[in-house]
Amino acid sequence: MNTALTIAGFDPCSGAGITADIKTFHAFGIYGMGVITANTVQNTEKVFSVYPCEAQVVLEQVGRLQADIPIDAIKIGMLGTEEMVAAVVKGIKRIEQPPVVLDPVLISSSGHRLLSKEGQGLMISELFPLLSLVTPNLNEASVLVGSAIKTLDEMVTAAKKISQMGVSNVLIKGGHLEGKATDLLYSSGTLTWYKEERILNKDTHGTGCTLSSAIAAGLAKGNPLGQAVALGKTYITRMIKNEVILGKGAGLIDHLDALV
Ligand code: PXL
Repeated sequence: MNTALTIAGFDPCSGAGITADIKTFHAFGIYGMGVITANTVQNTEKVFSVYPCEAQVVLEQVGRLQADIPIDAIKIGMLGTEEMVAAVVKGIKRIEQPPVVLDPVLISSSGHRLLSKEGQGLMISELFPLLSLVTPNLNEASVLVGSAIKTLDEMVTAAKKISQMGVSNVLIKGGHLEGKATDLLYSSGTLTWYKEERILNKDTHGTGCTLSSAIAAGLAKGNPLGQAVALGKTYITRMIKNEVILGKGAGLIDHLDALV
């Protein structure tokens, strides 16, 4: 059986974070494992507070897992602190070359910082070079390149700039632009657009986490990157369409609603 490991924060609603990732791996028929970087207090309305886990525990957990179980792909989500970025870099360097997908979680939709400024610097300098793919949304891509992204052309420029920071494959999620839900993959110099109809509902809590996990699951199965992104995009679109009416805020999606 193929396996995937998520290294991410915990969201008690389980729409985002590590439990969402593991549900997604399961939906793709992948055995999911998890290492928790931070505990959050949140519901579908907002993030109230964040409690970082011990970086040393994360390093030990990754080490003990990789010594025991083959890991076919890694998804990295919320890291929180500079110490956590350093521990994850050290931990994954010990694992023999599985594909690594990073969802660069910087700020929650409700405006809570989920990675410190120092952590962001270390993420770019030390973690980016180890990645197979980074998947910023428009807001995260804007923070990374230092200017607002409002058009498809600006998505192209940003993807190239992020790639120059040391990661060869960049997926910018354009879901917050008007028109079709359009994502851009910039991979080794080639641009590929992924377009899906825009679904007008508010049930998008955790869609970023879920898409990056779905892509990691596709890579764990041996799909080439472009195909793994296409499968992930189809999966997440179906999840948003089949919304779960739970919670008073950005509602949840049912990760196991349509087993892939
Ligand atoms: O969607 C970003 C994200 C990722 N991981 C955790 C989160 C959030 C946003 O709130 O809480 C644990």
